Amino acid sequence: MRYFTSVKDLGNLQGALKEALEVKANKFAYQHLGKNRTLLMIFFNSSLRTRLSTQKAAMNLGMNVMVLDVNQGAWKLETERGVIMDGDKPEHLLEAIPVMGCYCDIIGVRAFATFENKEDDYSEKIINQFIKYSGRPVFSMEAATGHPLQAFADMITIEENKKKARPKVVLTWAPHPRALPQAVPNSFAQWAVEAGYEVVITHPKGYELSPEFTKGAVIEYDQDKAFEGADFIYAKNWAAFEDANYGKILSTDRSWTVDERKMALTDDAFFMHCLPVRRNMIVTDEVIESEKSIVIEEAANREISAETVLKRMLESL
Ligand code: AN0
Ligand code: CP
Repeated sequence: MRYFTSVKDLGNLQGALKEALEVKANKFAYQHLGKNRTLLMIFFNSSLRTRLSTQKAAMNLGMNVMVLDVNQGAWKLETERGVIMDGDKPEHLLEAIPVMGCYCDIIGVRAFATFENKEDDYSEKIINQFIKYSGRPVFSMEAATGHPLQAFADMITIEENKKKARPKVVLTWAPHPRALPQAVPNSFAQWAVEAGYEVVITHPKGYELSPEFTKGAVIEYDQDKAFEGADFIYAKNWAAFEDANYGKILSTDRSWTVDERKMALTDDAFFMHCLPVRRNMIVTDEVIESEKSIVIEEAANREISAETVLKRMLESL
């Protein structure tokens, strides 16, 4: 596997989930693959889980790891071609990318949607330039429209906890004070449909996601109705996708916060969130601390999704 930005890059999802469980059972069995290989992780945005779990996964595989925080200590990067660079950005991405490629074997990139231009975000302008100009295999550590390592970990977590062959999985929008990307809900919806689950998405009107990612899921505007009979509740905030309001906050209605009353409508559902999570905005203390909350397990599986992806990339070097 040379690139990993979408569920499609895995080929068969069931096969990849099986492989991930094998990796989990024997995390240090593939150390020979990473010997004398270097991973470079490039962050345009903050991270706790992605940074640590991906580094740990690479170390499990015997790799060396370098981390660059573009906004801390590196030259500020110009990303637009044709700009007269007389401002505050001394370096262009078009030199920086091939230079970074010289020092490593695999590149991971985190570059969130900026919400400045929907077309740039949804054409994945930044990560696609790494794919084009780095000369290296590239994987997403959350790009503008997707967070595939998170969705992969989420599917592993559901497979490990599900009690029915085809669980009802509900993605619910929840309020948040800042505008957040659609990457996590896009990927979660797409991967959950691909995994064959019954997928229901609930959100206030105006928060419709791109049908490119939600195809095969049912949209239910009544959150209580969506929760009925659910086996998994996956909470997440996102900003509006529709053209007129792209990147805007349309609601901070705390009646959408996931609480014990709503969880009682489900079929004893597990609670999931990718983290970081704002308590008592997205979910109450009681729900996230409950026995049905599997958010830590979910975060732990980020090591496994990253290791499975890196293993496949190392195998194809
Ligand atoms: C980011 C987001 O919503 O995409 C990262 C989540 C993994 N969250 C925040 O910026 C708070
Ligand atoms: N879930 C996730 O990607 O977390 P970080 O933003 O901390 O990496």
